[in-house]
Amino acid sequence: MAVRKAVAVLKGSSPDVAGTVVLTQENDGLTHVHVKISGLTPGKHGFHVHEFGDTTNGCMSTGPHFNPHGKVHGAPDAEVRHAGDLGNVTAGPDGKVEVTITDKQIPLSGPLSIIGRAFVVHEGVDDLGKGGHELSVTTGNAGGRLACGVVGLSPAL
Ligand SMILES: [Cu+2]
Ligand SMILES: [Zn+2]
Repeated sequence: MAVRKAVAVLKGSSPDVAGTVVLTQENDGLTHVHVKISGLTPGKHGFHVHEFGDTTNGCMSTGPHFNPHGKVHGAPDAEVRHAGDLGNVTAGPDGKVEVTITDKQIPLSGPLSIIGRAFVVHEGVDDLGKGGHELSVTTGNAGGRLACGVVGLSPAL
């Protein structure tokens, strides 16, 4: 049994928003994504894997949503979505998120691996492609990038 583990440390342009994303995957199973973020405004925030693990220009240089299959933006449970589309995370009244997401399109090994790519949490709500805005089909119109972090391998469990 092979278990892979990875981590991303989320940091923003302002020090307010910060967090960690801890990922585990057993063999070719679902990837478990344990998300902890603080400093958000209460409510929903778009949360995605973006294509590049490049933060030289802050979260902007992480590029678009990770999209190895050339699809349009969608909900995590939709048939048509970017691989990186994880929908929204919801902050409580204290501005904190702690949630575990499971997903089948973000493996930690192989040609579609997200190691070396980046997680981004957004200012606004991801409309899951259904908002009717011109940006709905590319970004879910989720607004600015509050914080991001590059996914790196951790020691296995
Ligand atoms: Cu995003
Ligand atoms: Zn997307």
